[in-house]
Amino acid sequence: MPKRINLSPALEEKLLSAQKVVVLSGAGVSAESGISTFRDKDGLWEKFKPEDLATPSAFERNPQLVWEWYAYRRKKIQSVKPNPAHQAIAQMEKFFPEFLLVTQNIDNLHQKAGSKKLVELHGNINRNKCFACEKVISDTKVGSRAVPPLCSCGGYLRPDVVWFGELLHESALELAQRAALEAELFFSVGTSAIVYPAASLPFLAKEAGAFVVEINTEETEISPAVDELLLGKAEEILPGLVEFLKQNGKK
Ligand code: BJW
Ligand code: ZN
Repeated sequence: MPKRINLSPALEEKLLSAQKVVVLSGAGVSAESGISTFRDKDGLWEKFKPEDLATPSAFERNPQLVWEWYAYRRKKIQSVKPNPAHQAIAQMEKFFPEFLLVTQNIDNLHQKAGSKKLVELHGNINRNKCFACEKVISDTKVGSRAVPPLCSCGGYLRPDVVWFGELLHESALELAQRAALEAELFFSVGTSAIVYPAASLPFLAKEAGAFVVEINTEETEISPAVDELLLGKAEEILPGLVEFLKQNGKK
């Protein structure tokens, strides 16, 4: 049975009346599944510097190191399962006529949990892309033994994720921004909200009139600006929200 959570009357009213809902998710949503976050104690950036691994210049400097770091993370990601936070978000899309999950996560766990209405802002680790010709390969099979493996054009393959200093896919960002501008209810879940442009979405939603809710185990950059801060674990709070929707007659 999901844990009962204390919601403000304002949030309860929004949950029952909202037609347009957006969820922005970050690494904290996958923490319970065993995937390290980036900036927490024990997060990935504690052990590795982003500028050594998650930038195009890092890949140019040492493509083997970057490829192997992602190969290690890919293996871990492929071995884990979605948790109750992913499952609750997948259920949420059924309660609202217009719903969009905007994820910064590259781990595919939202899709595994059944989310359909989603946009990936930072790509997906289960795809590769050529560093030279930018051809996308929709799985992780590689026909080359080289490390990194080679594209048919001779360029190096890399994971199809967005590194620091790279532009997000224009269509993905536009979809997310439009949904944030139109949202009546916006959730920011398990993200430190410091990486832009994703971190601008809660502000965009707020300025356009949405009721903004943050779910996080600690306060973040956006906490002072949100309408409601639910401090705690996403995997406990989100199933509680879904339970509230069910109990109150939302389908
Ligand atoms: C829980 C929990 C539980 C834990 N329940 N909660 C100066 C120089 C160069 C660039 C910039 C610059 N200043 C700004 C920029 C732009 C830059 C940026 O924002 N940098 C900031 C760090 C300042 N952004 C970019 O470069 C982006 N591109 C861009 O802007 O293009 C235009 C441009 C180009 C050039 C120059 C300037 C502009 C691209 C950003 C790409 C981000 N990529 C990564 C790596 C993806 C691949 C990979 O995985 O390796 O995306 S970085 C990493 O951070 C990853 C994440 O998606 C992203 C966000 O992290 P997230 O999800 O918030 O995780 P954490 O760990 O930070 O937070 C977890 C949270 O969960 C915590 O708050 C916990 O408390 C919480 N939590 N357990 C609930 N159970
Ligand atoms: Zn190529």
